[in-house]
Amino acid sequence: MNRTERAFEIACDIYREHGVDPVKAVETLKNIPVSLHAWQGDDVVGFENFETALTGGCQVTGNHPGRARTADELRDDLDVVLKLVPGTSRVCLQGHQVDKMLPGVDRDGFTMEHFSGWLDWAKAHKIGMDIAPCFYSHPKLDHGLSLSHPDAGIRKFWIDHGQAIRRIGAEFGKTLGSPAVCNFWMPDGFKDIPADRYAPRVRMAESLDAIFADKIDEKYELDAVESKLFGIGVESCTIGSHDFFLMYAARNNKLICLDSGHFHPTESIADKLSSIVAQQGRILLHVSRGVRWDSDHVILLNDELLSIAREAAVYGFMDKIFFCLDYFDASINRVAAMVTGARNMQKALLIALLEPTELLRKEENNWDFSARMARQEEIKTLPWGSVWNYYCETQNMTDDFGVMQEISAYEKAVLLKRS
Ligand code: RNT
Ligand code: ZN
Repeated sequence: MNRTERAFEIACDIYREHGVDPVKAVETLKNIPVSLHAWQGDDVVGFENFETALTGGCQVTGNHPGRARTADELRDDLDVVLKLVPGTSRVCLQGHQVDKMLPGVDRDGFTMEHFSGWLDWAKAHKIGMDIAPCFYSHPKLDHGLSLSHPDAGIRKFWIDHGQAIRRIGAEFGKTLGSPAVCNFWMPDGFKDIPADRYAPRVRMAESLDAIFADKIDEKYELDAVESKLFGIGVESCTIGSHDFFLMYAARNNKLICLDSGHFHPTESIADKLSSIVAQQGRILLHVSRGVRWDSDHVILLNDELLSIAREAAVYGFMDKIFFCLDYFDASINRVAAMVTGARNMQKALLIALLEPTELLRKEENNWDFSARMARQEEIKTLPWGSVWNYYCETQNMTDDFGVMQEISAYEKAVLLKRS
């Protein structure tokens, strides 16, 4: 028995005293799909043959060397990421992360031909793909409006883009054998106080109805809609607010996507999960970390992440919650950003799966809130780290110290040569 196994053995002893089986927790964790957001690798630039500034209220700051400039480079980076992230990974694309462009075809005419390299790559890796239409960084995002624009021609362009990406998602889903989650987030909004908030919202809902009019089997593709409090430059009114999209999702039986960086800074999405799953049945999470006004920092193992994972795990919501990471930091090695966030997501889920829920419930049911609090504090010192190391080792993954060695070697051999 090596040290990791011995430590795991002791951890099992301790957890079993709390009514928790770490072997089961590890088995469950292994099979929870986490969708890795490919856009951390290219700074949300995409691979179209025109370069536009990132618009739509998001910001990527930093210029660490090694941004993926092509889909091939991004896939190389993702190959490294997949070797360092235990568990079941998927990959999520933005609609402009095309494999290639075709002459005269814009986003409204994208087909699987634009993404064929991704399909081959995903097949080879036996992983599922997710995708999101891209309503920003394009001249047709006019005055900050896309699907809610007053001009029917502009709306039509974006409606066609949305439909195109849904069809591509369905093809991913069909070929790869698991539904592609297709997430709709639109940056539409106003910097300053609008005279009319109503009409754009009506137009937005109508455009979405047009996009979703084609029925696609959920075996292949699942639609989600993502709300936001505000983006940079659209501080006064965001058309796709939380109220807007929660209602839309409920009326149309879509997944609501909650991005943990899209709410008031003191508002946690953890409390929202049970409310939504209890009534809507399912949910998409964009797991992110907000810092002051920015919502896209690499996720750390902090209280917010722990409470999201906790709420997702303890009621057995795992097949009802779709996890996708969503952040972008260009001030550090992008592979490290992806790997660290993805491993933190897994760690948080593991800690949640190791929670002595039965004991906590018992104490709660006995109105013994002091004991419940004491136990919640005790959980923080339980040896989950030994279970984590064992989990990594049994999947032939390096431990936390080994990760940066691999990434630094890749940076030296590959990333620093990109200029
Ligand atoms: C933006 C949304 C959205 C984006 C991606 C890149 O605030 O969170 O999900 O992160 O479109
Ligand atoms: Zn998001």
